[in-house]
Amino acid sequence: MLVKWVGVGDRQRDLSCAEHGSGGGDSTRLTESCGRRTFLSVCAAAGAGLIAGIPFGGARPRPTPSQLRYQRRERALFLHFGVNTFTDREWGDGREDPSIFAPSALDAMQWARTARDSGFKSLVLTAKHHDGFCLWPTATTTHSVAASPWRNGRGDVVREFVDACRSTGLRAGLYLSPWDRNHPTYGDSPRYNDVYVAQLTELLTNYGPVAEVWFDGANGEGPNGKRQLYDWPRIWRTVRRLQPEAVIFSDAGPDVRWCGNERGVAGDPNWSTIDSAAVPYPGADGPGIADALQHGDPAGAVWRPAEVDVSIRPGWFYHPVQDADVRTVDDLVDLYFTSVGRNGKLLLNVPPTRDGLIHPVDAARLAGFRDARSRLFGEDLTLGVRRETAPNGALELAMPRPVTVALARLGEDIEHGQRVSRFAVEGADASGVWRTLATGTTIGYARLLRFAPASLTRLRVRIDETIGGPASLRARFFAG
Ligand code: FUL
Repeated sequence: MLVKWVGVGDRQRDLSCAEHGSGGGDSTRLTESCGRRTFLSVCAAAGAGLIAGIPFGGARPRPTPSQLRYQRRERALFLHFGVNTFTDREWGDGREDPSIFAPSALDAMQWARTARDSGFKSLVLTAKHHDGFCLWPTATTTHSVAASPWRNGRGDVVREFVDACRSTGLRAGLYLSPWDRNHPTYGDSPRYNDVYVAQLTELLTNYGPVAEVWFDGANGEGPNGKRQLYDWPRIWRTVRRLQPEAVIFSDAGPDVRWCGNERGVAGDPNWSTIDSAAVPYPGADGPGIADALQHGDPAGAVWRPAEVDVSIRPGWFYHPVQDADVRTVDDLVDLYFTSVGRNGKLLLNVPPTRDGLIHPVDAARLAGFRDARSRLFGEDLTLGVRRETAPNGALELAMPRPVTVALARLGEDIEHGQRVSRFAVEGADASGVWRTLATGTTIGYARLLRFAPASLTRLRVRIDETIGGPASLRARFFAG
């Protein structure tokens, strides 16, 4: 399968004190014998500046209400569906006969119920993939469902999809591939830009509220292929004008950025802030871009959280031969930790079959994923336990009795920006001996941590380094 970033790794950028020239470090670490009072006074000192907050002047960038809602929804399903489903390909060449599009039992309600019942809050459908075949009856081309035998040429997958989302209380998102291997104007830049904006206008005018618009940066034209200069400012203006509440996803945002790989792994660290010049347009390649997408930038002036798009199968489209290669529940849980658990949003692709249904194996894995999440995160062992908060946002909790803890969910109050760049989670047993359970870099919206189970009476989250002032932290602990 061809992908945008062949060979992009999980390059780790170590946000160490040395790199930023700050004075934090071991000298300020709490020792094993540090008790609650010492904890609070050390943390108070930290808040006053002893542990260096990396000085980026001015207020921290903050999410817009749409970005905040988008991130709080945490999990979305991606539906890759189109002519490739019937040709067994990943990238169609645009010469597919529309008559091959003939799902025998398409049921968008089955997609939506499967998503809702497994705890997903929104869905994104490929209204048009690179092959140019439109899943709605567009006026911009004859290469669409209108020329297919499905529903006697009177069908509209986008309509059935948005209606199903709405009747199940889910948000609908649409993917409209800029790269179009069918449309005759593609490569004649001004003419294709008009076509593309007309397609976008149809989708964003005729189908009610759209929560996310997905712009893919992929282009496989190669050195001798067609050259299309997209009018991104116009495209983004069109979305803003027609759907002001929608978030716009692309490598270059402007609202949500790609995480830089299709393996389901957000960066560590992962900042929701970025330098807006780091990725100039969707599909841009070059030094530093993969790194910027993976990690964001603590000094970045814009808020642009990372979306982690990954497929439940090896391909993005359905291929019968991959029925035995659907990710296991354990794999899905791992993805949850490397996406949502690293301050990202999970966009998990579950491609409908040639029948037009989510395959029973995929549906069963989604249900197993939901059950595993409720098993892991169903009971917060620290619910109702009083939290001592230090001025820099660090927390300490004294449990009424020993509890076995193996999992933590931390989160910053991102409404006010993202600040923590280094932290540790520590616990003390009944004899009062403190030990480190986990350490990490960024927290952001959520940080999920697994560690060896330990029976503990006190728990604390130590903040070793922040950027732009004290953080506001939430922490929950689970048996795992
Ligand atoms: C890539 C595309 O080329 C794949 O086919 C898929 O749509 C994926 C989500 O993005 O860039």
